[in-house]
Amino acid sequence: PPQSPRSFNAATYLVDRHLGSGLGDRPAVRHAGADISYGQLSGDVARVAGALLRLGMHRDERVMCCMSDTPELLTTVLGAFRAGLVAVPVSTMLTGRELGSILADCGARVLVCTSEFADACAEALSASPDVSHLVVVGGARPEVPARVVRLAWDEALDGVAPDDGGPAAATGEDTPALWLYTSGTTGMPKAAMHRHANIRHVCETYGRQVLGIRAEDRCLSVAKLFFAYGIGNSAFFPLSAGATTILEPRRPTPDVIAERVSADRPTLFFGVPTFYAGMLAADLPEELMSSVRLAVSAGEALPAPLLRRWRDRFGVEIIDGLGSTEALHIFLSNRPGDVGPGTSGFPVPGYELQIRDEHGAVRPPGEPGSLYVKGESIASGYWCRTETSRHVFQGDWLATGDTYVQDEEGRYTCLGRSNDMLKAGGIWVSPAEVEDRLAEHEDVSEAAVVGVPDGEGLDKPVAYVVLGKGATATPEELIGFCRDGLAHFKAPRRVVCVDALPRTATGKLQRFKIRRLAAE
Ligand code: 3SK
Repeated sequence: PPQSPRSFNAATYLVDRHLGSGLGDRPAVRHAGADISYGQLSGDVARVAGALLRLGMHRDERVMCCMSDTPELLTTVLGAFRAGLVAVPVSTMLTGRELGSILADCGARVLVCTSEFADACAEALSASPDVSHLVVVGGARPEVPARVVRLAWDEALDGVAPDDGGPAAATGEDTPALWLYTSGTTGMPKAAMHRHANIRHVCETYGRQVLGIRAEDRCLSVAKLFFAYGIGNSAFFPLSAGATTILEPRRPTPDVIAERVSADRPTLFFGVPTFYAGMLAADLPEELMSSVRLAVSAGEALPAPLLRRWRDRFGVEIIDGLGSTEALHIFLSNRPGDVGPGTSGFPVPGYELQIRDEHGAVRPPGEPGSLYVKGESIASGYWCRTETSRHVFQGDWLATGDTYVQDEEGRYTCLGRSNDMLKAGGIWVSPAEVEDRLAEHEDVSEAAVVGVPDGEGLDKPVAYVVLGKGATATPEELIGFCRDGLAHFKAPRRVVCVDALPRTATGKLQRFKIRRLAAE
């Protein structure tokens, strides 16, 4: 018979556990040229937990964070876990309007931001009546609605001692811990809800058994903490092993990352294909990555030529893997010393995979189909999206929305998406959302957005647009219009004006024809 969930708290597992095993003085976080030890981190997390409870938060309430990768973001997330609250780190690339719809959707009581995002967060506040406090890290003091109390980070923590919040909340394995917003599988952003136990599962599977992470490791991730990929790389894996996370708050350009690598000498490096291509294009010294024992790629499939060129230039192996926000991290991966260029490798221990046909029958090796995954870190569902949840979370199985094929050796290779969603730089882009924005332009009569491979074989959004009669808008103007109204990464890289879009007799858009057109 099913057992009742055992008690478990992810903050205790990630931080406090190490104090009892003699790692209290070891560096947990490297930031701005200084180390934060596990002992200090434990105290900081306890203080943030106490501060959130002092603001009047109750069990299972959400604290949304729109923050750069800083110790404050880490302690807010871990403090929420410790206090039995739900952490909702969100993308710092979104506009105030986009943040507002997420804020209203998750019903957060407290919003924490770093100063760069204070204005966007203040704008977002008008969309949600549930927020009681905005806490700002840094000097920004944005105008907020009268019903919201604005506090500086130091004010929120003022006078809170590590013991003030009491011991870690008596959470269980099934207690909600982390909501991560994703536009994957279907277009609208929705929160994949993760339990405390999911965090332990990804650490014990991919972290321990694929990365082989140990206390001496130092992790540097190009993907930020608000991504599922980033929070695993920069928080869960290093902290679960008593290792060190290197935090870089700035936008990750090749130069910024090169500076971080040179100064802080990571042993594990986590990137995405677009970034690896960017490093190859930049003028970086060959010996830059000499401290790195293993590099990881995810977000989108890593083309074999890119993998080879990067390995030849920097002398470090990249293991490519497939994960999803719904699965919390990587469940299919190449292995150190056993890389199949252009493939996603083998299932990660702790996960079961199936490739199914359109009727749900499992397909044998050699026959492509839809990829399904089962494992203990799969989200419990999407918050307030019953229909989509039923479609995506099918019993124990998660429908990934990817089309895959397995070879006779058991290796999996990605053949593309089963739906129209596309990824740009490893981040989901909903064609419908970009098309809706283009349709708001007075000169646009119809628009279709598809992913088109660039010179490196990596998909980028390209818009095919039919202009209205006598309209004069230029492609540059339409790209600018999208950048004004949407997060920049969603804007098409190219706009092609055409006389008509290909449609079926019943008017359905034929995206495959547009993709074919784009490839010519
Ligand atoms: O996109 C991926 O491959 C991925 C990997 C790890 C965690 C989350 C995601 C979306």
